[in-house]
Amino acid sequence: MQAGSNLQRTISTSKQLFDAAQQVIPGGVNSPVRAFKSVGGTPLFIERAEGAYMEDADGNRYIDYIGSWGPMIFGHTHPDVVEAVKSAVDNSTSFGAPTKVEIDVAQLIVDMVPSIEKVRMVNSGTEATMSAARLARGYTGRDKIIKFEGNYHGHGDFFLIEAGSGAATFGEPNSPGVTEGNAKDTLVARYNDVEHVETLVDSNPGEIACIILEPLAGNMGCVPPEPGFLEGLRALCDEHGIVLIFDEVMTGFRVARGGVQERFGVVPDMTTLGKIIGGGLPVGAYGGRKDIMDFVSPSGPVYQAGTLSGNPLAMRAGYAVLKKIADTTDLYDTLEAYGQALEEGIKGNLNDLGLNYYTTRVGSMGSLFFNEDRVVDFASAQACDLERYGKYFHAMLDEGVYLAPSQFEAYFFSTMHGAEELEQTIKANRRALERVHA
Ligand code: HOZ
Repeated sequence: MQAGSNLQRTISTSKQLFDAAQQVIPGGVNSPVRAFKSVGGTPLFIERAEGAYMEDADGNRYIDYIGSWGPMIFGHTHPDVVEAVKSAVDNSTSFGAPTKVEIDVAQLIVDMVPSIEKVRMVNSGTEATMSAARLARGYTGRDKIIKFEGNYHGHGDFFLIEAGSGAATFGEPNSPGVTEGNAKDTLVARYNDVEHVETLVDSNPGEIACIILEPLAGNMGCVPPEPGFLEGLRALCDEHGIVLIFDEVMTGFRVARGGVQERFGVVPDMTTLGKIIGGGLPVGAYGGRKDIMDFVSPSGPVYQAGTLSGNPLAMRAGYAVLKKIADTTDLYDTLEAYGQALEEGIKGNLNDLGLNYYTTRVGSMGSLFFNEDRVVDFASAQACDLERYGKYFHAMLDEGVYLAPSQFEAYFFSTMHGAEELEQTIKANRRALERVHA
């Protein structure tokens, strides 16, 4: 499957499907950012995907830079994953009882993620972060948590305060329906600002259970940690007995085998995972130090459970991906090489066109911010020209490239993105920037 310039494309089937969807699904989508609201236009209904490409219901093809928002590190419909799911399904889709493959997946995670000595599987990143925070509270006997502006940890009540991703996209970082009781235990810090976190810790002595963050933010666009930020948080947590939680749902196995904690050399007490570890099936996980994880039921008092947790299809798909990650020695070099070339190409275009927009990238995720200043926190991300991003997004679709329909999301690519896709993307980027600034 390949994509060419789609300048002449029609999307009449997507339009019909969106009309029908809006009759029976709130906003016509099952996750808000998919509705294209912040970029305008009609969301594309997807029919199929293969390797680096997606095809919509009208037969238009696009180079895919979402990769299901992260999981598709080896591209869509990788034969190992397809085979794993096909062979698992013959043995039933769910048992509600333990299976061997759960141990195999857990072992691969423990082997590869520095902070994880034990891990519990759940069904989504949201469940993972909610469970991790509850565990940190149970373990420390404290109520309050610190999170960061523009970080997104799923839609658990106490995380929907100054949240990124869809909450930021729709200008509602504080959702109605979150009670004051929940909000009062959530303290919000500025990303990349250790001193601000220190102030919050000092003014709530002995009350903070955990500090949770995206150690490389992906939900306000891709915003890397500044030097010293992660180290500063680690030291602060050690000093005050606070559980440090890295939300690596997006970054786990993406920016290195061991995620941000391996790449940046700072090890948290707990880690949340999702996306890649399910190979595109619904999965989340939380893990960490044994003494903390043994506080989870049934070995400890903190309750958490799930009928579909460790689901055999998801575990088989996840195992196929994790095993491939463990066995592919040049995986991160390959992704880095593509990322470097992509970033250079985009920067070259910006330079040629006399534009100073800010770009970020760590491994196979990154952002082009429509902001001439550095983007290091939520305020600088929000200062982007969102209207221009919307125009750029649609111009890229016309050029056959599918990006995230929001400035407050990252791009992701896979090992299936090669020389041809690179060349086409860089050309598309140039033409799209020209159109935005015509
Ligand atoms: N909030 C998700 C990305 N950060 C979007 C997920 C989706 O719409 O599929």
